[in-house]
This record gives sequence, C-alpha cells and structure tokens, in this order.
Amino acid sequence: MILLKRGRGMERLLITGAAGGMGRLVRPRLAGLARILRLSDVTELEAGPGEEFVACDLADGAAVRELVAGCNGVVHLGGISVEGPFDPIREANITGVYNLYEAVRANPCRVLFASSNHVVGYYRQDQRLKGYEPTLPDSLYGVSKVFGEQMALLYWQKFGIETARVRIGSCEDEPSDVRRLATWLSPDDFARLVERVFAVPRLGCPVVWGVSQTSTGWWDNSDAGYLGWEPQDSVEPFRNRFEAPHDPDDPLVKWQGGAFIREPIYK
Ligand code: NAI
Ligand code: 15L
Repeated sequence: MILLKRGRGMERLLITGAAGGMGRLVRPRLAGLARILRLSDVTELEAGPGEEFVACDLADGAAVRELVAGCNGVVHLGGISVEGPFDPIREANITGVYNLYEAVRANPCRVLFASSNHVVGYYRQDQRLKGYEPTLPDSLYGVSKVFGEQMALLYWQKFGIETARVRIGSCEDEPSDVRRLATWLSPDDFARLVERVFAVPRLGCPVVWGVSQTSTGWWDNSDAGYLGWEPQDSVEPFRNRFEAPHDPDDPLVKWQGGAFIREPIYK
C-alpha cells in the first residue's frame, strides 16, 4: 500500500462518503496529503490521528456548506453508488451535488468528483472512448453521474472552480470478474491520482478515466496526460483467473456498463 507524502501543504482535505468502500480504502493512503483529513458520511465512523469526522447528509444544503467551510480540497465520494430507486439517488447525487458545488462556491477549492464508467455504460466494449463523446448512461445512477459532471463544468465555466471528473472503473483490492480486467482501478493508483489532482498547478475540469494498466481497456486518458498520472498497477497478473462467458450478447462482455445494463428502473 502506498502512503502519500504531504503535498503542497494542504491544511484540511475533505473526503465525503468516507465510510464507504472506497473511503475505507483511501483513508490510510491519503493521510499524508493534508494536516487534517475531514471525513464525512451519513454513517458514523471513528476518526483516527490526523482525522476528524463530521456527520452530514449531502441533501442538507446548510450542513454541506458548514462541512466544506475551511477545507482546501474535496474528494467527493459520497452518494448512492449503485442502481436503485430514484428518490435516494436524487437526494444524494443530484441535490447533494448541487449542495456541494454551492458550498464550494462559498469556499473555493479543488474538487475530485467520483464520476463513474456508467455515464458511458451503453457503449459497446469494442468502442474506444477519449472522454468527450456523448454520454450514454446505462442507469438512473449513471444519469445522476452525468448531472454531477455537468455541474462541475458549470461551476468551472461560471466561477472557475476546478474539478477532476474521474470516471472510475471498478475500484477494489483486486479485479473480481472478467469485465473488471478492463475497468479495474487499484486503490494505490486511485490515491496516486488524488495526489496529482491536488498537486498540478492548473487542473481545469478534465474527464479522467479511473483505470489501472490493462491491455484490454476501452478508455484513452491521453487528454489528461498533463496531470502526470501514471497508473503503476496492472490487471495482467489476474487475467487467468476469469473465463469470459461464451454468449457474445452477455452484458459482461458486450457493454461497457456490464451488469448495469440488466438493471430495471426500480420503483
Ligand atoms: P459506497 O456506496 O461504498 O460509499 C458511498 C458512501 O456515501 C457511503 O458510505 C454512504 O453512506 C454515503 N452516502 C450515501 N448517501 C449519502 C448522503 N445522502 N449523504 C452523505 N453520505 C451519503 O461507494 P464506493 O464504492 O465507496 O464509491 C465511492 C464513490 O465512487 C461513489 O460516488 C461511487 O458512485 C463512485 N464510484 C465507485 C466505483 C467503485 O468501483 N467503487 C466505480 C465508479 C464510481
Ligand atoms: C460503479 O459505478 C459502482 O459504484 C461500483 O459499485 C461498481 O459497480 C463499478 O461502477 C463497476 O462498474 O464495476
């Protein structure tokens, strides 16, 4: 596990969704990036040394404004992370992102927005993407992430708020199915990306594909080359673990969004 050294001396870095899967993975890795990691979630968690916990529901605008006040950067992981009924997605990922950007407007700082590959889930796996193509979300969840990416652009154009719109593939310790041989993002590579996002002199509002090294990937990060992010981990040692389904129409091997293609619209 990499432990990042303190970068340009951030005082307080906010991580929303800190109690979730990625939050747990990145907390120890990001500890050195700021003097204090401000961790936030609706779920309680215990803060360790160099951390503070602030409970906050992203749907509560006043609370989000207080949460962001005094922070020098935001890693925005909080929200609904899978497909499901619309109301919770609307509250956390739509109202929540609006609240976040209004809070950042009041307390200007850089944002890393955890977008998702599901903004382009309806592209086929034989299509190669740079990041500027029209989005083709595969779920209400994917649509909510398109909204987040567009909010980031709006606040960049109107107020100069910089955001890395990171379309995360699949962030977990090891790739866990055949599709993830093309989408896996190692927690260490994600932490390295966070470091670059807050270190580069000019960030702007790029789309970045959050994926580690893979010989069978679909996404081209060359437009974000100026970030200087070089994923160090590779899926190749895991390749022989998985066999592809024989049916070429199986969403796992047909669509970039994989199993999300099969999701209904939940009521
Ligand atoms: P997760 O579901 O494990 O964690 C999300 C956290 O957000 C949870 O701890 C939850 O309590 C919190 N949350 C939900 N609604 C909230 C609200 N209204 N107010 C405050 N907090 C709320 O998700 P995970 O896997 O850690 O993902 C983190 C982020 O990255 C999510 O935004 C997800 O959409 C995105 N992402 C993750 C990928 C992955 O492979 N893990 C892939 C693509 C995107
Ligand atoms: C996501 O956006 C989800 O948050 C995560 O749980 C995984 O399903 C990931 O995409 C994926 O596509 O593997």
